[in-house]
Amino acid sequence: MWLDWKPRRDLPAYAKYVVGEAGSRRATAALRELRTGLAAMGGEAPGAAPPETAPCLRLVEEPGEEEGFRLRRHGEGLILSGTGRGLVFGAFYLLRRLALGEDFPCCNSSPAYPIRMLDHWDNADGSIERGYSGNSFFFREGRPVCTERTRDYARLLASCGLNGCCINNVNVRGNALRLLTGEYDGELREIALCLEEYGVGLWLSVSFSAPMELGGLPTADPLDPEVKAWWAEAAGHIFRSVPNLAGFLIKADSEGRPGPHTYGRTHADGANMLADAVRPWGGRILWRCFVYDCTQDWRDTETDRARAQCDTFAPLDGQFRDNVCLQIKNGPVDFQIREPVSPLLGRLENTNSLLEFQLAQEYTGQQKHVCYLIPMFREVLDFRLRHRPEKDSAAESIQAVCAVSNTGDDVNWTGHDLAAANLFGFGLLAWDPRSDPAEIAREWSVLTFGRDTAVTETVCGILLGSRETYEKYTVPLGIGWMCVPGTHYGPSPEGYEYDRWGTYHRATCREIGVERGPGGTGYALQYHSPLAEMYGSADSCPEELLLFFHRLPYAYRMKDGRTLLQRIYDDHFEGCAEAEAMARAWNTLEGRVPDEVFRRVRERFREQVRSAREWRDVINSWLYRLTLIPDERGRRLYL
Ligand code: GCV
Repeated sequence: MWLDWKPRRDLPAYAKYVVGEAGSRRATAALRELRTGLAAMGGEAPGAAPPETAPCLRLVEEPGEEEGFRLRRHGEGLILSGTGRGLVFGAFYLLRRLALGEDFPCCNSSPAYPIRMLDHWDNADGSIERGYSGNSFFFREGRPVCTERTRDYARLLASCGLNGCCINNVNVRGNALRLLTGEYDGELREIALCLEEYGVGLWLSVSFSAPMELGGLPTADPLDPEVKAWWAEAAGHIFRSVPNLAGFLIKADSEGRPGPHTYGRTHADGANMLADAVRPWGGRILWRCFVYDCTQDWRDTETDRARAQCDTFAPLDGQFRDNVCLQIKNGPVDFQIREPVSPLLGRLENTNSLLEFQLAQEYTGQQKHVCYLIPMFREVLDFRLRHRPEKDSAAESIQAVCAVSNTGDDVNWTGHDLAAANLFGFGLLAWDPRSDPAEIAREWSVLTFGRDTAVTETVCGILLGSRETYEKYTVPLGIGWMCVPGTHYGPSPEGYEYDRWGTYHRATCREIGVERGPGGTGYALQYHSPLAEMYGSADSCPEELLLFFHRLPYAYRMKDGRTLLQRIYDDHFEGCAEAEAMARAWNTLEGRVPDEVFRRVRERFREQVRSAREWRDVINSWLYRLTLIPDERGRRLYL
């Protein structure tokens, strides 16, 4: 990963000595990272005792910020922070700047959000739900495990500014249900301490019906006194036994998971009951809003899954405890390649919210296709929700941020070597949502592959165009959901069309798309003005989301004069050609990046190109058969 620091001939003189008081475990970790990092870059380990006049690098813990740090130059270089945690972040930041060839960046830096975390969908048996990079390194054969990789993982997170992780799947199954029983306290404590050294807090997903599953109670009703007492006791036990536990993450009333609706209670009732149980320990509750009807009848055209989260949670604004944070996916449906920003983010004036992204590329190529997601994340963070006159961007409306992790026990951590840029980029954006995705790509490439300009340019070229390329050859214009049901990989245009999941495009031989304007399901009206009007009309709707919001005839004229259908055909041809060009660009790097990386990525590109052609041909021929309208440019459309 990017922590493989490369030798640098012109390392500044101050880097020869590193001085610091190892006040805490974290300060010690910061010192160790600096020493090993500088040794790798400079070729020899820095000394700890500089001669009197020699410049040095000094780490100082002095009262101040909790996680932020200051870099100062007064002859010597200073990294200052109020805590060891800040020193860890500062040490990694300086190492990154040095690895980029810089000298000493004097700066003040502090994170935008107090919670910046990764969610793992790791199961206790070691498998990972939607995992595309091997098995879990947190669980093996039913038990949590702490290994050398746990420590490296903590280093990775801290090195890009992240400070938390939830180690188990929100779908809490099997032995993961038993994490609260005390049976695994030893292992959990070990993991927690290992993460803590690098300032990374531990979170656990818990099951809402744990009082029944574990406690043998007849109910999990959040207002039942016995249920409350059970949770208070369970929280007390786990918080006492596992230091550095930050709180619980809960998926309730979602995709078959138990939740407060079973008892006629609201999500506020459920979340607040848990919030009260963890409050004595300073704990927090992250409560997911991914709630919708997953037993829909495709003939029902009234129910619109996109509406569900706002309909459920907006009326509850202001009813949640201050240690509850509502966790909201970036779009209203489910991590598609293009979705509008969730309107719920603009409907919570008096409730803490956390924006959830997905690094695991469930619908965006599953870490077999290169799809650099950071420009999309930045777009979401920049999106103005218009719920107040200023400071109304998503980034300014949330209190925390998380992403579903793309890591596993594969040798390269992320399956596709280039997918590591997503993990790195998410960390940087979580620290500073104004970070530039192009600059992040450059930084990641230089840290990972060194300062070879040809490599940096090629890698950045590939990364920066990859999202649009993927979108074009799969599901352009916000259509979404034409993937194979279950696996979510590869094309199946009608795979979800007559299913129960509420994910329909409703294509006929005449029209395609779901009408979500005022004359349709009214989803567009969940946005504040002027967004509601903009999305509500096909004329003003941004074209990239046209078929998310509107049902239109194939002959509909796009702004450039092409018909809607022709635009879809063209996008598939173009996207596929772009994927082929990316693969060719990668091939020019043979001999310039490590051989094994070159070969691994070349293999991934082979699969990406194969799959892109399949997407192009399956979608285009399906539309051709449906409409009998040929490509205006006479290309072959049918398989
Ligand atoms: C963890 C999607 C995925 C599920 C996932 C769910 C969620 O539906 O396909 O695998 O479950 O989202 O975010 O809870």
